[in-house]
Amino acid sequence: FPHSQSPSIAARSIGARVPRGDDPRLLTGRGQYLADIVLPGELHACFVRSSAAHARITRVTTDEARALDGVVAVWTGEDAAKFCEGIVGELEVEGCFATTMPLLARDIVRYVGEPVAVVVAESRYVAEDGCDLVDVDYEPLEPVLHPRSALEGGPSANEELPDNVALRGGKVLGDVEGAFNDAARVIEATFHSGRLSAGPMETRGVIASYDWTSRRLRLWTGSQMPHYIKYCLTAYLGFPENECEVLTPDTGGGFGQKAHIFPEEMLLPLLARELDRPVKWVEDRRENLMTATHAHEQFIDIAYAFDSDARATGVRIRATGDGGAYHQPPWSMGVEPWCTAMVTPTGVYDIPAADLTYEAAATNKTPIGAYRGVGYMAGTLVRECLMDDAARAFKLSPFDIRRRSVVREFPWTNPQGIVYDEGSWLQTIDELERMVDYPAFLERQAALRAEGRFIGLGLSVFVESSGESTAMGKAHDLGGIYHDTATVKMEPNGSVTVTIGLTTQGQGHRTTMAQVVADSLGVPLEAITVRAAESTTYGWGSGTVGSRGAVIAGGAVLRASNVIRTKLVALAASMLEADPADIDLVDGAAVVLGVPGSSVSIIDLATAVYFDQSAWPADFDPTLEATLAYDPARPIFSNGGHAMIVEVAPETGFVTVEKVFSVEDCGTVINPDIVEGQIRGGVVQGIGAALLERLVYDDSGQLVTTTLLDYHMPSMDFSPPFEIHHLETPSSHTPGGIKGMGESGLIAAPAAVLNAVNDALSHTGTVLHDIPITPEQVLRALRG
Ligand code: MCN
Ligand code: SMO
Repeated sequence: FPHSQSPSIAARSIGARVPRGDDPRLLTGRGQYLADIVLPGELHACFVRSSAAHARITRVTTDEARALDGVVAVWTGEDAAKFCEGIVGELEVEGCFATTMPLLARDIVRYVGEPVAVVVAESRYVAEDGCDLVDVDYEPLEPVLHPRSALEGGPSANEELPDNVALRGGKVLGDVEGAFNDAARVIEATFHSGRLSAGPMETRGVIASYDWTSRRLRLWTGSQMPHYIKYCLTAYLGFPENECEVLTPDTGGGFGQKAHIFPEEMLLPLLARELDRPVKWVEDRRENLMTATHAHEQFIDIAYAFDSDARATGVRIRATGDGGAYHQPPWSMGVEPWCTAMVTPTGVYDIPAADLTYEAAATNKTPIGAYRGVGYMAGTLVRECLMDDAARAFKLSPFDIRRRSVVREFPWTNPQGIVYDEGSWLQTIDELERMVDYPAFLERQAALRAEGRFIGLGLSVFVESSGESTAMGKAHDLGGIYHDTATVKMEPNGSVTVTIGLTTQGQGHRTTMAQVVADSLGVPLEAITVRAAESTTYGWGSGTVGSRGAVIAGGAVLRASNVIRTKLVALAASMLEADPADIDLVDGAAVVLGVPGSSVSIIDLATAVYFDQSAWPADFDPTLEATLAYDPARPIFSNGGHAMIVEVAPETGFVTVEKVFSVEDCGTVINPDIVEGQIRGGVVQGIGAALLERLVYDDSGQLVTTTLLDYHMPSMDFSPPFEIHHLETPSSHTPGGIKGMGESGLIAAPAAVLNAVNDALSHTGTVLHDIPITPEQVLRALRG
């Protein structure tokens, strides 16, 4: 079937709570993560990193390090620059200015942790000792640390960017001025969303191995975008594309942080080639918190105009990103504010007029990159918290204020002209109200308040662009082409190997993609093996980002398996003397509909394709392997929401999440257990963002949160009980009606937490607008 058509799949395996096939292997320690891979003769790399936020490098002394027994090489910025000037980064949107990130800093360092030199040695111990012996002299320059003052001029954080402007743009759509002039009420606020680390359990790492006899480069990395990495290796460094292979071993989480090209990934192949030995680097936790992309930090001004019926009529937003020192390709310093301003301000609300401004400033901090819910998390925070501010102003419940403005009829076109084909936006609000039993909550809240206990309810609803595609990018004026291939191959005994262009970091794609194929080919799950882009030698993938796996890989897998299906059906029709239109593949057999007993097993069919020419229909091609791509023709949006109940401790200011209620609508659900796991994980990350996590820089630009003692990530002790409800509004145009959801938990959770805390504190008259909500903030509010 062509791209745009959606085949109907008779749901059998799809929708079932199939246990994740990877789990026994991973949970019994049989996984092979990057650090588990040991190559014969491998060397170990370790990085000397800048101790200054902004400084001129006056001298790098490497003699002592080079002389250390076991050290094989020491490279500085000059050595790296012989091969590559740096990685050029920008966002493909209007108003973005590019930067070049050197592989190792030369002349100037621009953030604490920036790589300055690399030491390669026979062991990691020696490499670390070698790093201690490298002496770097710095002449301090003034660090630029606040994005909004950086944009007003003054010292520059990165000389490539005049006035520190990395990105500046926006749009005015509809009669914004009219909406604000005629407003019965304007609700406005300024929010700060703190600097976060995606903090994957497994840190980054790279192994490079080069064979000069064949010019063959093999690079292991836990990347979410191995095909993009391969492209960069050939484009920047000239490794021959056909001899370049990027391999992704088991990966312990990525969450967007591993969806970039990093200098370390470019340096190790050069080192392996020049030293003629494999080279390995495994990042430690301190390096990860300090130098792997940071995320989500923004200052945002937002205002809504409301008419006298409390309907939102216009929105103004100015989102300012604290970009760090360089664009980290492909996502850049600007991806957060751009996405917040251009994609999130209307949400589920029918707001006809919008004034959207985005800007990103260069600062002397770690580069900003993608982290689950890019731009969406902060955008949903400001939109949904402002809705609750409005609810208090209009004395309406959080459910009622949202119902005044929610879009009720589809297709709906937003102010940017983007069409939303379908959604359960109103039902989500209604369902959450029912789940929390709002009247009962209000009674309990009043009763507890009388005892001096403060509980609050917070609501947050969202739309999520999912299934990142070329069409989705275009709809939002973002360049870029996104498509993936899948290969489906059936063996002579009827078992199936599926190769997708996506890598997997813990989402469970091997299970869900097997479910998709099981239904299409009528074979049992046990007969299906899924390879998730373990090597770039197979297929093409644009990356496991933008909640696109289920839609894009699912679509490609369905298209490819449909080729195999058509062939099996043709053969079965010939063998059973039936019309192909009457054949179905189900429970391991091809059956003739309406003729009981007339069937042939899939195993016999597959065997006949390979070995029994006499069974073939005329002009039969015995290939049981197909590779097809998928890229949806139109944008796809999923939706949902969370309601949370929190309790604020008046003595300590500490916030506890009592319960989370979630509604998710990602169209056809392939595997409810996996989708619920994604929601739980994402929401707990959102609780971390709202209450605990904050990367802190001091006034000299030193990062002071460089261990997990200082940077507090939530673990099981912060995981509250969940009640999850699924709504299913299938997409009208994706294969199977599938929509994505992998980021939704984190997108909407922080807003729900902040709203719940503000509800708990409503008697104090204080309204908080910054996350994380620290105990100090809460105590200050409680003490007036
Ligand atoms: N799914 C499903 N039915 C649907 C939609 C999704 O069963 N209708 C399943 C999918 O098959 C997949 C999972 O849910 O197993 C998430 O699917 P999807 O929403 O398509 O997201 P992606 O597969 O593209 O995964 C990427 C997404 C992103 S962008 C981030 S960031 C994130 C996330 O996934 N990083 C993660 N979840 C993560 N989960 C883990 N464990 N580790 C990460 O690094
Ligand atoms: S931040 Mo997810 O990798 O789009």
